[in-house]
This record gives sequence, structure tokens and C-alpha cells, in this order.
Amino acid sequence: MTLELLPAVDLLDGQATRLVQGRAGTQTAYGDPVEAAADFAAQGAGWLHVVDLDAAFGRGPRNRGQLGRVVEAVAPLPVEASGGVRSPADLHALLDLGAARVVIGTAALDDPEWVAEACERHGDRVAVGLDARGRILQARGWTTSGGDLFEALARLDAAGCRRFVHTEVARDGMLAGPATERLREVLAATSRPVIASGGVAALQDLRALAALEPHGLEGVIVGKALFAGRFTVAEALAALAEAAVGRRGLGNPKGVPRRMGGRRP
Ligand code: AMZ
Repeated sequence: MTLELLPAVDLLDGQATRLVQGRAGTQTAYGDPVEAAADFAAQGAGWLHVVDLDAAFGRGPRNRGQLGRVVEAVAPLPVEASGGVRSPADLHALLDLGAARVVIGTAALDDPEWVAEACERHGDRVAVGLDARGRILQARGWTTSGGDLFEALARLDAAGCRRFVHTEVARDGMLAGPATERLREVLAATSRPVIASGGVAALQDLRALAALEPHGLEGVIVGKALFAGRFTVAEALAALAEAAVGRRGLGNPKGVPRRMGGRRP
């Protein structure tokens, strides 16, 4: 299988924005999020990841209009939406706007019972965001910490949550490479699909992550590297497709034709 690429459009005050390690005040604005999303879609992305940063910081949902416009602009491309989903009303609002999947972070720590119920009720339409500095989980726009990553993962996995998004906060927006070792530990701790986020800076990082696909890595979220022009969505998709083909070839390292003696079609 090919690792799924989820280009990320983070929204702050209606603008496409990148933060450094998620800290307020470090933002670089990249203009109209609808334009960015449409461009990523046109290049062949299979998913988009959209974060309402204002909502994640607890300033209320200021970007739902933009989220709706993004969903419309890229349809039928599925959009994963997150940020500030703390109640059933928040979750339903994003599903009603057309999000194919909603990621819940802070509430998975604050209100695990509701999140377990939401996972059960909505199945694949809900994923749990495990945002962490090392093993320590981060909440409320990564301004507070609480709980152990692996304890929460075990608990939510047992509660039936179907998919996890692991973000290494210390790497996010840093263009310093993904937290591959931590990710290996996360993959070893659950048999549910995992999406990785944070730190991707180069096509080589994507190839390294693609090697984790057989261990349960399903996708990778890329933000800053795309907005900073390190590579394009099209290049990223080509690198991931190539890595998947290379991996399939590993079962047959010398490239010996499998149907020896058979006629070529
Ligand atoms: O950059 C940040 N400070 C930040 C961020 N990108 N804070 C939260 N988030 C993202 C998480 C997840 O997708 O990676 O927002 C979502 C979680 O939000 P919440 O409000 O459910 O914790």
C-alpha cells in the first residue's frame, strides 16, 4: 500500500497559517486557504487535513466558514478536520460542514468517556489526535500538558477508537525531520492505523516514513514543507508511490521474473 499524504491547511483568523512548534505568535501567513487547498487537490492529493487553530487555542470556532469553503472547493476529496472539537455540538458542526473525518485531541484527555462514545458512534469518521512532546500529551493548542501518550493510546484503543494521529509537537513547523523512533513505539503499541504529523522537511523524510507502512502507518500530514516550497504535493505523491513500488520489489530483490518460462503477456 502507498502511504497516504495529507497536506495540511491550518487556519488562523481565516488565513492559511504555519506556526513553529504550535506556539501562538510564531505564525507565518500564507494567504487564502481555499486557494492553497484547491492547489493541493489539483496536484492529486487524496486527502486534506484542515486545523482550526483559533478553536484549538480556545478562542472559539472562527474558521468554520473557511472550512466549509475548503470542503466545497475540493469536493469530492475527503477532508480531515480538527481543532477545538470539545463537545458533541462541535463534532456535529464539522461533520455537517462535510468533513469526512474529525480529529479530537484535547477532549480525548478531558472527556474520555464522550470521546469513546463518539468513536463508537461515528466509527471511521472520528480519529483521536495524540499530540505529544515526547511521551507527554499536549492540549488546548499545546499550551497545557497532561498524561502519558502510551497510557492514553492503550485506553482509547481499548475503548474502540479506530484511528490515531500522532503529532510530535517539538518537531511541528521545525522542518527538522519526523520523530521516526517515537512513531515506531506508537505503531508497536496499537494495531489501529496511525497517521504521523510533525517535522517532515524533505522527500527523504517521506521515504523513511513509507518504510513504516507495513508496521501500521497509514498516512503522513505535511504542512510547512509544502508552504515553504521544499517540495510539491505532486513530488511528494510520486516519492510515496515509488517507495511503495520499491517495497513490493523487496520480496524479489534480484528482479527475477516471477513466471519463469511463462510467456510474457
Ligand atoms: O499548533 C497548535 N498549537 C495546535 C495544533 N496544530 N494545537 C492543536 N493543533 C491540532 C492538533 C489536532 O489536529 O494537531 O488541533 C487538533 C486538536 O485540537 P483539540 O482542540 O481537539 O485539542
